[in-house]
Amino acid sequence: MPHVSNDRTTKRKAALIGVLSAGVALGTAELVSAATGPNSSPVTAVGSSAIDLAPVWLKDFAISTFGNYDKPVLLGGILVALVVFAAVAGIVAVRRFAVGAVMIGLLGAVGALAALTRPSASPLDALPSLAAILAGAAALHLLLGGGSSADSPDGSPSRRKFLITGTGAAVYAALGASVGRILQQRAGDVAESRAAIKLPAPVSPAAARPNGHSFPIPGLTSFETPNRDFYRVDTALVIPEITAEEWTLRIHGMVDRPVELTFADLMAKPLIERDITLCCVSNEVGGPYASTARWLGFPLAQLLREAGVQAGANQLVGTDHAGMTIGTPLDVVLDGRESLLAIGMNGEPLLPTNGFPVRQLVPGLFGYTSATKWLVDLELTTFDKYDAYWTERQWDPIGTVLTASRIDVPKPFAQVPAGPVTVAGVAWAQHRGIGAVQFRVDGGEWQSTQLSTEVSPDTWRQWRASVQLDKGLHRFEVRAADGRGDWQPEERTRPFPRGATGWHSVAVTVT
Ligand SMILES: Nc1nc2c(c(=O)[nH]1)N[C@H]1C(S)=C(S)[C@@H](COP(=O)(O)O)O[C@H]1N2
Ligand SMILES: [Mo]
Repeated sequence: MPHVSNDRTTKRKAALIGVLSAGVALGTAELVSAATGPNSSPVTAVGSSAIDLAPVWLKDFAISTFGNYDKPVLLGGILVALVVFAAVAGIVAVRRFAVGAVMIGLLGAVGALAALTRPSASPLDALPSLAAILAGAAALHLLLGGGSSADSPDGSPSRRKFLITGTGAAVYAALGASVGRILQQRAGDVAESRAAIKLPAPVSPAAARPNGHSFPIPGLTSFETPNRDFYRVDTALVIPEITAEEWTLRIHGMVDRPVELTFADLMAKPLIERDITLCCVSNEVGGPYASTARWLGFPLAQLLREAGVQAGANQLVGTDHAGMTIGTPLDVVLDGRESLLAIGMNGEPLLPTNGFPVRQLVPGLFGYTSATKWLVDLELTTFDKYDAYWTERQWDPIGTVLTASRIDVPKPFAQVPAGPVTVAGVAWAQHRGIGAVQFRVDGGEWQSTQLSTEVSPDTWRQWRASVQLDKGLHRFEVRAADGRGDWQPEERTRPFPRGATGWHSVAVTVT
């Protein structure tokens, strides 16, 4: 065999050895994480840290490009980077084992650092990464044929031996990773806990939805969002898992009487039920991150008053089960609107993705300043003393919902037959309510639309209109006024730092 080709084979094999060693390291890490918890897995920890460190433009891009797949895409990206780095480490290790081993060690060190700096970290969270370094270095040594005298002169192991150890490493890596991941998930416990909950009837049910609150138009967003379709936005790479039985809520800080509450305590309280629309500050104009549910919960303001809010407190900081924080302006919570500690949505316990077992909701504030999921701790404090997660990242600390409107029908670039064309959508301005929605065609005069009957100022409203159009390309635009008569501004802005503005538009072809 010519020397060049031999060299290339060796390189390829060395790269494979690097990747296999990294695989053994990862498999080991996932197995150990079964004992130390999902957040200590180096892959998860690095992913979570990447989410926390990512600049605003990158997060915006990920949310708008990948939507609910932003997290799988991130994990995929991390794995690809890992494979490339490990391949190089393998190639380097053939010539200088120590340097290759140090490279594997570096990967582990990054994992350990990420795990140790997570908000709810304990020193034990470094264990999976440390075990990974040892296992990875041992695998590298073994796969390179270390200690064996049967090696060929170029330092590569004999073919048969490599086939056996290599296959063994691959199998171990795959098994370790999958078994480890399965053991890490306590999803079974949470599902069981959730299934066992019998939600109590509210003492104050939601008002019956009036006739005309919803138009029967195909393709139009339904008034109530089915739970399976409720949007999801959060920083959690693994869903925080806490059963209702384990759950407690501590209310402390600037209060006269600190409170500690169990789930049973909460269920035994007189609960209320309300229709509330929730939306995300990261929603682009026309975007999908808004949903409406019938929530069951206890009035948050009442609970805080029972604890005795002290003068001077102006921020309510909620912490989730994983240590993530959301800061809510306290005056908004206490101004008479019906903020909730919610345990049910649309007649079911919260879904794990939407905050099981308990989340906060404040109608009129974007989710990032009000809707803490997996809530376990409420501290009364001041904005001067504490910056919550998104405030630290320069988002507006108040997070008042901006008036928004969207065209759902027709879909962008639809072909619609000539004749009367139905145009319809939804508009929201929680707590101020929607006062009017107008639309226009091809930049012409604004025309009024018919609004669905208002259910509550805290929920969205549907709108519809009908137009007669000539054949050809047409552009629809929509704008809404809130209950105070303030129209959405035309100027298009990005979501950062207080929500996107501008009119949604859709182009269609009339045939
Ligand atoms: N614990 C926790 N709560 C959270 C978040 C989060 O990242 N972690 N994201 C917030 C944001 S930005 C929004 S828009 C809403 C979304 O709630 P949903 O996923 O139930 O729709 O949850 C809020 N609550
Ligand atoms: Mo959000």
